[in-house]
Amino acid sequence: MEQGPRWEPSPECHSQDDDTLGPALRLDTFKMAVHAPGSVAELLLRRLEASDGGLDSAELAAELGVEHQAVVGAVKSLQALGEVIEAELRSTKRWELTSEGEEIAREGSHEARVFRSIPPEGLAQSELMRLPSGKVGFSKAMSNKWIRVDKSTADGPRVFRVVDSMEDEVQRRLQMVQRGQAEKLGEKERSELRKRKLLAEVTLKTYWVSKGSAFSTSISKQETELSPEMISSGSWRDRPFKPYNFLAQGVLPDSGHLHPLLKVRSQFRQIFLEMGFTEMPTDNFIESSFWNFDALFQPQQHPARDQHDTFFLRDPAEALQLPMDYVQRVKRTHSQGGYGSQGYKYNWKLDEARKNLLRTHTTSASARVLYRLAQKKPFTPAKYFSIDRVFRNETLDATHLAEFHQIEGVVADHGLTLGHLMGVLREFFTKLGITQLRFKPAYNPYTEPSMEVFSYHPGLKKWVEVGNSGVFRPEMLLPMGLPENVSVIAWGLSLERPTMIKYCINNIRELVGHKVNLQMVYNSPLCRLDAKPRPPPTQEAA
Ligand code: FB9
Repeated sequence: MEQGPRWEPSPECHSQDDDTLGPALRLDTFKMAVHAPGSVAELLLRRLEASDGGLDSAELAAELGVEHQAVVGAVKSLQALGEVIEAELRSTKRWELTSEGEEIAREGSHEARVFRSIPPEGLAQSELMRLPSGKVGFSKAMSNKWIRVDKSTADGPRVFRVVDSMEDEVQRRLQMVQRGQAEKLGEKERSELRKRKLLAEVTLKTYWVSKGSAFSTSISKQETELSPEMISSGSWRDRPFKPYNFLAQGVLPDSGHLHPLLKVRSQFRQIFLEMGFTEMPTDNFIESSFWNFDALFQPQQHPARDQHDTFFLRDPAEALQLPMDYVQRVKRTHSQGGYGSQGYKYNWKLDEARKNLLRTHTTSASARVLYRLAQKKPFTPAKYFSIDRVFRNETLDATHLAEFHQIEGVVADHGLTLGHLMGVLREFFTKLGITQLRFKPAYNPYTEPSMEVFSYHPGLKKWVEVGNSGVFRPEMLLPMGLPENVSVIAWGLSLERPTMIKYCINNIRELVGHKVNLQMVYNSPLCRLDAKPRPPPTQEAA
């Protein structure tokens, strides 16, 4: 049985080897960078030597006055050297000024600028509002009772200072944050600055670096290859070798990915083969109305046989080869009855039966196989299954496309009853992990009695229709030439529904068609139908 691909390793296990630069290039630069005197890596090792316990990459960056990313780069290249350092990824929350916060820390708050722009004789409010900080600053300065508006003045409202000087608290607090003293601000001050979008809490991923088991300030490059000349020269004896990382994840070879539908199909195949069923040939999407309908004793005026439900073909419009002796028996059964049946009493037309169409179910394949079985004397019991595409001109919605895959099981044997059908359905669905079944009487033109099959779905907390089934009518089997006491039980379901439920896909267009996100296919886990449904991969996990 073909195995689905292994689960993708989770993202953090990539951290060891994700490199944007590509191994070769990075190796040279880091060899150069690490050994370069005064390089960040060199300075980091010296700081570590001096520190007791360890150091935080962000603080070191601040001390060295370099970008935090430069320290992260040094940490990663030192990690690649083996056990020189230990580096534990931490995420620390810290306060950072927004770009507007930076600007105010530099230029002063809008309200302070407004205050400063008011001369002792006051300033026309209209003019003040034209100032860059006018609008924001005016209302804040007013609420700080630094200024007042005199509406009585002749040429329109005029703004005057109320106090001689003021403290630009906002600027002072933002500068404290810049000096890394955000902690000294009270929660109230901080939230006020945050509300004014001058301050933001950022999560900084930093490394807590500590000495590794092979820590040293002088970094000698650890060999990773044992070369022939090392062995011939014996120089391997005194060269430090990088310890072998047996836990390193192999790089997954680029491989094909089975579409979830094909994974579930292979599970269903496995179940049928385990139950001793043989797969029916279904390599013909185009079928004649005869095998798709007439052979199944479905009358020619049945609604399913019109354009609205079925895709008929213009070219090739008609099926030329039909087993005419058998066709005559089908004609008689439809038009006059026989075998104890009164038939449909209508004028059955061969032209109608010759019409080619896209098969609406794989039961047409079952009819062909049962007819061939009937030709083999003496009759031998048989179990067949099919899983393939069928086409129905139906209204499209979230769970219905114009085509889906039908799964069908057929058992032909002496004296089979509805009880046998219920039994084989229980065995089949149990292998699917579905144990609670209910059978509801139903109607199909080609089976009597017929049953819809329901199962209780714990995840969806409701009874779900999981298929349809029935006992093929004698009017279908006897014209084929099958013996009187042979009966045939059969059932059908779709491949798409279980796949959507298994992979938690709600819209069939996410599963099939041009809108499918290939990532979903790559990430879709191995399918175990009888296992508990798994939550979908989350986007970032992807
Ligand atoms: O698949 C269906 N439901 C289903 C099946 C399995 C499943 O598994 C879960 C993992 C747990 C979940 C759901 N259905 C059949 C039921 C409905 O979805 C139904 O609304 C849609 N049906 C399709 C046809 O729609 C027009 C599913 C399709 C279907 C219906 C009937 C047959 C085949 C496919 C048949 C038959 C038949 C009957 C008698 C003799 C021979 C064949």
